[in-house]
Amino acid sequence: MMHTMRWYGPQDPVSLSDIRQAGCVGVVTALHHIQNGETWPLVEIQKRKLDIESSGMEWLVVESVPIHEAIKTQSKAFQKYIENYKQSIKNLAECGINVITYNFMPVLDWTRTDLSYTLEDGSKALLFERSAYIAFDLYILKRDNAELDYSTNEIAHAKKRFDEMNGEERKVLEKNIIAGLPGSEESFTIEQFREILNTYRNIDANKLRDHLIYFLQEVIPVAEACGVKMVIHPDDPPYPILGLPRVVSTASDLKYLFEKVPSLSNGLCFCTGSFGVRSDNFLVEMIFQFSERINFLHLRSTKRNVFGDFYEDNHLEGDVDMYGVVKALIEVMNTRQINIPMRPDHGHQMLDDLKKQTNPGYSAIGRLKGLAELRGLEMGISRSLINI
Ligand code: DNO
Repeated sequence: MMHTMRWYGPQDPVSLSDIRQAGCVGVVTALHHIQNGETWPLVEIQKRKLDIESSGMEWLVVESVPIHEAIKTQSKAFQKYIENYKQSIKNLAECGINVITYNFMPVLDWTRTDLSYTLEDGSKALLFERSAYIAFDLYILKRDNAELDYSTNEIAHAKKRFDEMNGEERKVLEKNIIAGLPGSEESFTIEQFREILNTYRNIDANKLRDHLIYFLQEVIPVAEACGVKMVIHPDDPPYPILGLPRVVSTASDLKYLFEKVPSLSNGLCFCTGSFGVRSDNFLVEMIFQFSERINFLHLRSTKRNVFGDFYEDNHLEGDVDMYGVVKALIEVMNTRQINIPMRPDHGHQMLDDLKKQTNPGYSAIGRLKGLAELRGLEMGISRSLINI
């Protein structure tokens, strides 16, 4: 695999030099300062690329060129945003950057309820706690008919959870869910959030899926013509939330997308942490099923419980069989004769980073630990396969 880390650009407290010292050959980044929907200008791409190259690494993957909400809802000037997107693909290709990540989650990108959940060893992890999430939906957002989405038991737990929170805790929960986690290109106040939820009143999963297919039918021929792989990131968590549909959560969702738009430029960012939250996603099988489509990897593991909560575990622990996953990926890379870029996705806030201001999930030391473990696992498996 090609080892990389995500870098949020010059503002990132983790520097290019830190990333290089962690053992990376490249970074994954985006022009976060360009407004969502605008075309990425050639000069800006070139400038960022030079910054990265001057640190001795390469810009291997774009994460992400975000999809404007108008494209997801097919409203207002959506066709113009699609044209802008095509131009961004062409501009990136012209600079030699040919893997582009995106997601098609309505309104929100990834979602957690707690960004500093303390683990037994004192490090901090990201957590999605179902009761807290339901408490937000019912008692903070007060979404119409939200109670229809939950069982009586779940509502009782959420009510208890909410009653036990103080004002500050309620504010933090609200912020965690709607103010935008690192990499989400959108941020909302509760009033804006209520308004934007309304734009999905008439959009169910089928409609959203149609809009995604339409988008792909438009942009994939452009990507293919300029040698770019578009890689879709799965929904995180991989199911509908807050009444919003989600259509990239399971193997059958993926199968549909690839059948409808068969070009190999229609690819996948295989995120073990997102898919792994569902016990009915069998990751190793999915790797073989979509082996030709996987052009970028997010490797991390989550640990779920029976209540629907999950937290981000150590990279080699939790519910993801990381040994099986890496072994399958090595076989796929050998068959395809390629080296796929990977990044250790997220990491615990630990050691010295506990005293620092960090981007949740993206502190240096936790990711360094994850990367080191994954590199060791990869080398062990590769060497043992060669020796057979
Ligand atoms: C979270 C990330 C996501 C991802 C986007 C891809 O840490 O995995 O924000 O970058 O969903 O578009």
